[in-house]
Amino acid sequence: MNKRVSMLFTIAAVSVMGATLFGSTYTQTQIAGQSLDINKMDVDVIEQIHQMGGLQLVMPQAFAETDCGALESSGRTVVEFNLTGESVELPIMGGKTYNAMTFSGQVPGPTLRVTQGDVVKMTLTIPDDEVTGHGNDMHASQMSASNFESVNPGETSQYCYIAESAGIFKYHCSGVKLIGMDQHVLSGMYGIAIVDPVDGYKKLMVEKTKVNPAGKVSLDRQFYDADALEFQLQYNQLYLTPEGNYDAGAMFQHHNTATVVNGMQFGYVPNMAHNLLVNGDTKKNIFVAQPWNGIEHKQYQSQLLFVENDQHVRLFVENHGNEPVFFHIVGEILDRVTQGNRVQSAATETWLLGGSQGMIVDLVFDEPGAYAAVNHDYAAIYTGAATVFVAGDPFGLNPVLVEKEVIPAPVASYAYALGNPSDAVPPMGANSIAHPALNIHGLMTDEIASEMQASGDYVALWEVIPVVAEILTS
Ligand SMILES: [Cu+2]
Repeated sequence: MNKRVSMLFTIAAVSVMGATLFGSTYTQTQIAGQSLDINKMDVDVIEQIHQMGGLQLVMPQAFAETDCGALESSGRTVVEFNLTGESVELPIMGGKTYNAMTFSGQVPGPTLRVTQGDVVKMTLTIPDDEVTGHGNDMHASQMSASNFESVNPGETSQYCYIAESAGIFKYHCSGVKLIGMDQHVLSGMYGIAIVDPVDGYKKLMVEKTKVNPAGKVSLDRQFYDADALEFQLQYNQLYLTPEGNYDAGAMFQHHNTATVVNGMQFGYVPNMAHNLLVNGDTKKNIFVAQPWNGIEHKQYQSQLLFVENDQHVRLFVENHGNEPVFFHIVGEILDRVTQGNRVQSAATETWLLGGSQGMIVDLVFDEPGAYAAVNHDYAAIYTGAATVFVAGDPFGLNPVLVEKEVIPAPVASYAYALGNPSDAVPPMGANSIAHPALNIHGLMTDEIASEMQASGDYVALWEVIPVVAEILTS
């Protein structure tokens, strides 16, 4: 194990310290000169909103045309985006479950990918047996909030809009006329829309230096084609009671129970296959926090994100949560940060995302190694916001894998042997490099995981790992 890897694998060693961070508290704040007990605020405020009949927004029709008929015949490409609103029970770290609210049975909801200028036809269906109504607010749209109104169980609602601005945009449940929006979003009803620029992504420039024989150092700009290997990382928090229900009191005090990336704490760290490959034993963890280790976890088993060295990688990052994300990749520099369709920074160490803010990070992993993408808030790292990328072949596994015939020839990333986790990979766009393989991973119901397996398009790691382990140990 090289120095960088061993250093990384000690980062989570202090993760248990995270629990002590929840001890601090504040009990009151000042609003308009009046003392307010924040501990009572959630109950009172929500009850008052209920009695008022909800925070229904009353706005004049001063916004964009949302008539699907007119937009569908406008000559633009129409992309249908169909979601259902479903309350389901999903696992959390530590062997428990929580009462999740989801779009289409998964957290985050499905990613919509369109091209700037396309018409999005958004349809939300709430099944008959769903316990509550839901709404949908897409930040990629520009129209009256009245379009996001609640859809009752057994009903379907629809709106259309033109995705005029390129970038990454959040979508989320708007609750029942905004009542309970916090509960619905923080219980899992969020996702992203990626709106690709109509003229495509730009090629990436990475600034390096070189030295000539006379010892003079000069700039050596490296250019990479616009096509990139892409991932999506969505940050949020969970605020839960011990029984796994939403805890509004904890939310008002910003006392989160967990920090999640794509719905899970530590969802992208090593698993038993990586233990075997690196340590020769499925039970010898190579990372201290491996809460989703073991094939019995099936689609929830943790998985690493594999990339090649010297490859253009594009990350779509969104902060759905109540707390800031200080996005940083340990051991790397963010070569380019784009928000909307405008470059905000280049060669930067960390980029700050406030609530409901997204960005596109372009970068190249320079040398073989393991690199943890974190929210560089220690409370967030230790409660789940550590996502490990593995670039190239840092463990020197190619000779073993070839000799044992797991792979026919040396590979540029371990994705060729194990695939990349399906939930971290967005749908393909015009400038996407296809992943070698995708494995079934994510905070989704067993029904969805079964459908993915039946499709034959995905690798079921819980079946593949025992086979690989058998080959490696024979
Ligand atoms: Cu909802």
